[in-house]
Amino acid sequence: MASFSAALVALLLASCAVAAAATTFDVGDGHGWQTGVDYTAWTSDKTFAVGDKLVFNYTRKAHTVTEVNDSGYSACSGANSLSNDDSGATTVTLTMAGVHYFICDVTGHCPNGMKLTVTVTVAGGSTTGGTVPTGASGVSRGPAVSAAVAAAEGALVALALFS
Ligand SMILES: [Cu+2]
Repeated sequence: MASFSAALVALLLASCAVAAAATTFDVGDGHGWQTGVDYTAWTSDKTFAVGDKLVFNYTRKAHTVTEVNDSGYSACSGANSLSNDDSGATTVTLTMAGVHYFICDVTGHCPNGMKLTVTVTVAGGSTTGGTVPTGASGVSRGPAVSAAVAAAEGALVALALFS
């Protein structure tokens, strides 16, 4: 039983460490949030963890930061948005693990590059382990991520039972 408790403590410590080391990302770096920027390239050398922040810089009202689900992302449609802002400086705190989708909902902008996919991991490196925040909702997950999250939640239940 001791090993189960030790594992649980390790998981808790890992989540604290991640929270303490939260990173703030300026989306697009010097380019900001605008058309003609390859945001897939921008994310390609970065990892995102729960607690990190995304800062979108753009001209107020000229663009939007609209969080959508995967189908909204594919269709470049903000019709069923999860959140929306056009203030010019939008900060999004990544509170949930999984895949997050952002588009600009101004006509023509999303097809011209204003679409961003961010895969948020839990314990700094993997979606298949670590703790999962309770009460996660509002963001749809792909099937693979859902399975991983379910597995992680199952592991936590097992730990709780055997502690
Ligand atoms: Cu735009």
